[in-house]
Amino acid sequence: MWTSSTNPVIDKMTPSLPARHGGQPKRDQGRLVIVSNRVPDPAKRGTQAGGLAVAVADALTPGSLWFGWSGKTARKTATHPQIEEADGITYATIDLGEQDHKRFYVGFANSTLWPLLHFRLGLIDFKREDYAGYIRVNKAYAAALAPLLQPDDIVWIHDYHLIPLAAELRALGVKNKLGFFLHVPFVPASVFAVLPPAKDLLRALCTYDVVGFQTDEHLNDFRNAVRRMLGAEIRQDGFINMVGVNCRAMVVPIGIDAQHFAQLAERATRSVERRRMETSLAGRSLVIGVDRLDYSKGLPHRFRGFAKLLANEPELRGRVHYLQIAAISREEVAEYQTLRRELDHLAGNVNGRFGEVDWTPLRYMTRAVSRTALAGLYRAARIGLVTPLRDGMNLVAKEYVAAQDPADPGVLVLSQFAGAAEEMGDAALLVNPYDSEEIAEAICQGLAMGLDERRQRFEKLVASVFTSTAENYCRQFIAALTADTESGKTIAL
Ligand code: ADQ
Repeated sequence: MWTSSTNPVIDKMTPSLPARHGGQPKRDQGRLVIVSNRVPDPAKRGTQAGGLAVAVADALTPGSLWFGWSGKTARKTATHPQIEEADGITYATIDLGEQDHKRFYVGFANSTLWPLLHFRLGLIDFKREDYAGYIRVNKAYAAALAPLLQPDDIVWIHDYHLIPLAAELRALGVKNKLGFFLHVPFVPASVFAVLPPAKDLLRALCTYDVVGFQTDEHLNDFRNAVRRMLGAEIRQDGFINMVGVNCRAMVVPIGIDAQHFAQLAERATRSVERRRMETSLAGRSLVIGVDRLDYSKGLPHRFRGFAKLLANEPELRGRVHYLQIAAISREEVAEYQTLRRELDHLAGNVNGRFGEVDWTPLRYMTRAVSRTALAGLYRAARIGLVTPLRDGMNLVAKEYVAAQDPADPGVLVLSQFAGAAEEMGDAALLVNPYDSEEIAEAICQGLAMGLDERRQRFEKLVASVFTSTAENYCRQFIAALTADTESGKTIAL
């Protein structure tokens, strides 16, 4: 039986969290260099919404280097990084030129690759000049990073913004081990082929020594794409059999520091926010959703699902609150502005239609909230509503489970299209997030579920969340990257 004091939890956002010691390379393996598009401001770690920063924080130890974009724009992209140190970790960041930011970040990364990798072909806005900007920025990152590298460093590159970075580093003569992890889904070959430079990006992925995916489904889709589009074979040991390539593709599911998060949730029961929430709930049940405000998260479908619940089950009116926390994200991209307007409208409709003088059914906030407050709110919620239309993993599902009171746990309603469904699908209430009726039925089932069934489901869920942790994620990836294989090969792009 799991107790909350043995639960692990993630805190991607707690700045004072001591570095944990499980994921980092051994002393004789050289420095760990993390590269991600966005490097968290060391002073603000603990306040930003987003999945990557917390998980890799686990692997960073004194001596590590974290390289990437500062989050600031300037007239031109910087050629030399700004160096800052905090807790023995070196942060090397470059500012992006305004044009590069527009082409690379807003354009190719977030208006082409993001919708493509979330199966939203209708939202793709491909422009050759955006792709040229994407390559240009990857070259600039390589040029700024290469002089910082020491011969034994192992370099772990993150996410879809930086697919060509290994090829650019190799072109500069870098021989270090280079690994890549894709946080978002990989799509079937027939979908990936929609992208005009699809083959170039597939070859660029094969330049890495290790390419990691969240789930078996993403890995299989990648392997099929490599077979069909590049004509390569996949060996039994996971390596891609292609001339000049020494790439191992594998599944490394990301997780959270569940122990820490559970402790946070337990402490949060005494917090001011938790007391305010309990007073305002006045004995009603809480349904919670926590997401970046992103069209991949299925928020309009979820709002409609809640409206269907209230329409179909009149006896629940006045007895349940739905709190949606949706931190604003990527405001520069037009689709995100449209989504925000749609959600404002839908929330207004639900509350206008069903609200009472003393009951607001849907509470909707677009701010980021602190990790402690979040943990306490998860624990107070009878239902965790996690219904993305597509998601690489979805850490909110894991955080919700880790935060529960083992004696009286809530119920996870989970999209079958979240990567997390591969590990948690047998104990969560799985839904098709496109079907608002199904969402309504699952909430209803969860609210009515007895303690025994909630406990049985929780025990399975919490076991998976405590097994597939951030520490194991880092350890597994770094072990694969430091395995004794030849490195530094180049392939013709
Ligand atoms: P994201 O799309 O950002 O991550 P997710 O995995 O859910 O999605 O991580 C979001 C993180 O931000 C969670 O830790 C959550 O608690 C936090 N967060 C979200 N909204 C917040 C708010 N309003 N206030 C405070 N914190 C908030 C990408 C991929 C995912 C993948 C992760 C990690 O899209 O599929 O799981 O990377 O690999």
